[in-house]
Amino acid sequence: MSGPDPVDDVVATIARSASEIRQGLVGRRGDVDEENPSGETQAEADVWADELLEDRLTSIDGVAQYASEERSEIVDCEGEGYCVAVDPLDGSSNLKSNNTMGTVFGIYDEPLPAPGTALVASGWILYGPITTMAYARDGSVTRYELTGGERTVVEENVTIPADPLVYGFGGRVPDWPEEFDAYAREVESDPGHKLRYGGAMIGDVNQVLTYGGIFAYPALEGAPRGKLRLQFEGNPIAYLIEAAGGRSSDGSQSILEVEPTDVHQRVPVHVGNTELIDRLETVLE
Ligand code: FDP
Repeated sequence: MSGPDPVDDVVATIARSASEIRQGLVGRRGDVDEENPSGETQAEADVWADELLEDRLTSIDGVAQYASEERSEIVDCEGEGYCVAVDPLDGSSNLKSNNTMGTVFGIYDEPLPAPGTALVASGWILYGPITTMAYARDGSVTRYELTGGERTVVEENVTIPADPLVYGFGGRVPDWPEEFDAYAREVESDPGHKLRYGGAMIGDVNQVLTYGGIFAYPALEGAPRGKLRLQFEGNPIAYLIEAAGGRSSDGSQSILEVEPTDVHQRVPVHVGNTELIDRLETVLE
């Protein structure tokens, strides 16, 4: 007889912790005097959510590694199993203004840093007016509402709507390479498209999953790898968006195909409806 599934345990633990993380944001909106491994100022809540998740996820049987955007070293657990990469609080600069944030996770069956093709599941929690979770496993996406410790299915087999509606692109416009700028102008000139950009990747990507469209944090002049992190952000959202029938790209290939070299490496991120990503790759070629 097979035992409990560690992937289910990891997801249940993250879902249960979400309500606590949300409540714990109150009183933790200040910065600590530290930078994360990517050189960004850490909020008190970043450090706290990371420690909470590390403590809980590393005690699950069948979890071999825990890595997070907020710590430089990978935590090795005793025994073999899955490797969990987490962005404990995505978009934490939105804390100050009290706007949307999220928690992102990827569950890999290879040691980190691992390629996106080694993901067995991924998902995100969105701290919006209510707390929701989008979760991908075995090529299918489920949406949940989270209340207290409870997880309620809202929709199964979620797919990106066929008619793209929203777009949101990160980075300063003057820093966009010429080709990306041309592509952005093309997207925004379509009368069927609306701008939606909130400054937290997960909020913006969740709009794309809900309404169809495209989110990108592209390569920038002076930052050819963009801003977002492959293990904690690029791969998990690419896995989910592809499971929902969309596409991901680093500019020339699926993000899931990008070779991992470092746990904190960055990657240009473009995700959304297939035709929009196909067109992007043509323009960036
Ligand atoms: P943040 O720095 O607030 O954590 O992952 C980093 C991230 O937010 C994304 O959530 C967001 O899309 C992006 O950075 C925003 O960056 P810009 O401020 O450069 O737009």
